[in-house]
Amino acid sequence: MYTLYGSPSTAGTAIHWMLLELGQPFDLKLLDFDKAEHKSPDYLALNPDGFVPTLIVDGAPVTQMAAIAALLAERHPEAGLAPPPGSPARADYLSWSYWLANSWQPHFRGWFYPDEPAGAAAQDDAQAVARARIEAGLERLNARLADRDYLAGDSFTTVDLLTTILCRWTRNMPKPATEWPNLKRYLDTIRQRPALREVHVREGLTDWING
Ligand SMILES: N[C@@H](CCC(=O)N[C@@H](CS)C(=O)NCC(=O)O)C(=O)O
Repeated sequence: MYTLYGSPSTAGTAIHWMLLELGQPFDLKLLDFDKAEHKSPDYLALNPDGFVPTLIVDGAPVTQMAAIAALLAERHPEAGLAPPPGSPARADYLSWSYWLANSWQPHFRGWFYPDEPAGAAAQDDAQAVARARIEAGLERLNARLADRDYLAGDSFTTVDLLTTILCRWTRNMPKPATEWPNLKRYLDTIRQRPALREVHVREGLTDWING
């Protein structure tokens, strides 16, 4: 059985959702950020960054949201949440996976933790840069979705799961993802997925899921 360390409405939500998509049993340990439980020595031994999520797989910790999602897809191929190696959609799947994790997701840390890049005095500038880069990413996703329903191949995969979670994080930004028409159509479809609706209930999240 898996053990997931997470916290509501965070990157942990992506893996919580993924486990529900897979129908796998898991033990959920929600960390209280206000009590800095994610910076405790015991948790830092699992995740040296002190971030969520961490998934315990066969007794060993696995970190990084995108890596955990890809690993779970690989361990449960019957769910079809990743194109198999050698399949036509595999290259797109890998490119979008790495783009999301390496190129786009870091700007969300710039938005939500704006003192990190250059200290508190520079946080307004850091947030302005993060906003511009997040919006450039939304533009790119919107263009990709002009004539397709999913980012890689013709079915829902972990890149759609990660994209949805990151788009959710824009909901209180000046220009949220749903203002891009192709993205809105895509998100409206994905927001009907029972497992995404269930994770909102389980984490007590009431906004965004209904548009
Ligand atoms: N690259 C990491 C980033 C994870 C991350 O930034 N998690 C945030 C919550 S969404 C966190 O743990 N924040 C607590 C902190 O920075 O102290 C991943 O993908 O797992």
